[in-house]
Amino acid sequence: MSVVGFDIGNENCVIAVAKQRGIDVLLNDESKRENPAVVSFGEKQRFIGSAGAASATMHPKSTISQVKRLIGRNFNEPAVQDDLRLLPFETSEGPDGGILIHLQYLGEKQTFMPVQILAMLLAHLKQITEKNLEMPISNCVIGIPSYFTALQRRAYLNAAEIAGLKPLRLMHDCAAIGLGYGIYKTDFPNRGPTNVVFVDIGHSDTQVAIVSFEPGHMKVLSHAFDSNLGGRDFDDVLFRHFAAQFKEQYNIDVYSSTRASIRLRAACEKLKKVLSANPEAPLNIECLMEEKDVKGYIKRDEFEKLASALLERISIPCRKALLESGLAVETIHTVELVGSGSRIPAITKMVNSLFRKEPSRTLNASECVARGCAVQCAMLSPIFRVREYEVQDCFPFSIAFASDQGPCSLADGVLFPKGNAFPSTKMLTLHRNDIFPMEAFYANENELPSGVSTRISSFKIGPFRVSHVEKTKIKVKVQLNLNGIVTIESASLIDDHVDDSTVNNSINTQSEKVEASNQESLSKANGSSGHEIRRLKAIRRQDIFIDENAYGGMTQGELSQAQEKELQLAQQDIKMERTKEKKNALEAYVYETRNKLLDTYRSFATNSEKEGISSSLQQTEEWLYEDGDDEAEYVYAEKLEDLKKMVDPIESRYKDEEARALATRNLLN
Ligand code: ATP
Ligand code: K
Ligand code: MG
Repeated sequence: MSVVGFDIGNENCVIAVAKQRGIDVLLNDESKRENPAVVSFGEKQRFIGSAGAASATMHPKSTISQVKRLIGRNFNEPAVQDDLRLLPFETSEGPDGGILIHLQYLGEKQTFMPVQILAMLLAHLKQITEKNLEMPISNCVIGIPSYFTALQRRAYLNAAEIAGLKPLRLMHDCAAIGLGYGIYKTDFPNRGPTNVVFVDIGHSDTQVAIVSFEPGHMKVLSHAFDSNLGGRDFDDVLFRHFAAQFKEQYNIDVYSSTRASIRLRAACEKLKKVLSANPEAPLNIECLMEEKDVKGYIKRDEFEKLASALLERISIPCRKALLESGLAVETIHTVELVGSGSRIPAITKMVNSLFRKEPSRTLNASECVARGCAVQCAMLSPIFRVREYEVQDCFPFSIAFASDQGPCSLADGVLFPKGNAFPSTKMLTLHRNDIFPMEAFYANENELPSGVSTRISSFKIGPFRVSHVEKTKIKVKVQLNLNGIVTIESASLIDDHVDDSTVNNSINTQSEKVEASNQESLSKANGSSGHEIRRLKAIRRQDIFIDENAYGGMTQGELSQAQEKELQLAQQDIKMERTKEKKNALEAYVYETRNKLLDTYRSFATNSEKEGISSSLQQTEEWLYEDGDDEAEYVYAEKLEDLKKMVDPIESRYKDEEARALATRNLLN
């Protein structure tokens, strides 16, 4: 059984596994610890992760990046539209209001939902993990932003299912970071709780959480975020600066060319990283557009001025998290900066002045989410022993319930107020005598990222039959589960109507007939059989059917279709990988045989054999570079067989001679 944590970043994905010794971050085929969150459809196969990033420039229109931004979101959200404008692939609105991605692959137009692309990424990470661990895996914990809605959380679960993974939990990134930080830490000052602020700045978002640590226990006090603010916004500041400069200097409009825009943006990201370590940095791009080479230069001071509004924006969730934690800034023990986007020195300065404390970087900025998820997976896994540690997370949005008769509780139906610890179960009592609808929703639009729908799920409770006309008590058990998704876990009809007859009600249920205790003792005391005189208090508990209709997302049918499609695509990839292997094997055989003819086979082949083979090798080599560059697997296999037929007799003569020589040697010794 596997114990794996995944951090799916908007730019980079990280895999951590728990081993007996501790947590390891896995290397991919290119020995990298970060896997670009890129799925690129090539001519005949998909390239994902590092290979995807490498294929991106060749296939810009069929390369999908930033899918985390699109998952579980509606096409018409303004923030989504802003993102889509910058992405080179084609999209449209799906029938459920979601996003559809269109691209050309294997000679036809193909359409994918973002959840399918995420599944491809997850399947790729799964593959890397399985290769590393040399065993199949499925159990895992996946990090998610705290601001994800139920729609996004469900999309992650769907993607995991398509990829053949079984998430034991989706975990808020900052809770995972806190867990990885707290569980092994023994040097907390021992008086009372130690309060730590985690600021995670990624590629496209900023998350802040304040966590209070005590021995054996961590409690998330508050979550705050800006879902539209990360490293890429700093790239954009540089991009716009240089686009304007190049317009003036070289008279080129970078905005008018997708390719030039992509290249300038990539160069600006590099420039930004250089500025994190150097006071100034040059920018050179050859042949950016209209065959012009461009040159630029910027000082860190100037960059910081250009980015001052962004720095100001980072302070907003920081302040908010502090406010909502109820803590005074003096009681903050440590501020930990994580996420690679936080490597900009000006961010450190800003955070420093805000919390009046030099921020620490004791955690691995790019790996701490995955590591924390792996620890959580180990804790949830029955096979792994982890020290006792309690993680108490809180939910960042208020969740309310309403029925046909309005809000289901006081306070406008809010059942889980913002900051509620979870997982958490609550009981609602309603009075009904017929099937009724309920609705779960986020109670406060302002708590959510802007433009995001407040709808969660609608439910039908029933049908059920009651024995009398007065309204019957219905108990509805509501759960905010480990994944931060709210559902109605069960509903039951509680009939405590006092029944004068001793005959059971006609409703066919697993009803418990409970004798009212005083009646029972009375009848016992009388020693009578008591049937005629006993009054029974009938408390019937009957489970009621719940029909849940989650807002948006995949239907069961779509899910199976997506699984089927993923299987096909994976098979095609495997086929192409095998073809590549066969082609490489043929090529290797050509070189190897050529060398052997000059060396080991030299005295075992006649001149005419040598000539024949050499010319076939020559022909094969030329064919490989021309007509045979892109052929089916069996064609390479056949060519290899043909060559082997010519070479094998020589090979066996050589082997016979070797064996003879060995036998002679043994005889002599
Ligand atoms: P998200 O958390 O938003 O989903 P992510 O987890 O993939 O994204 P990270 O890998 O934490 O994001 O950070 C990526 C960002 O960090 C990119 O914008 C990248 O340009 C930026 N970055 C990486 N190294 C540096 C550096 N040395 N200086 C400044 N920024 C950097
Ligand atoms: K990451
Ligand atoms: Mg991240």
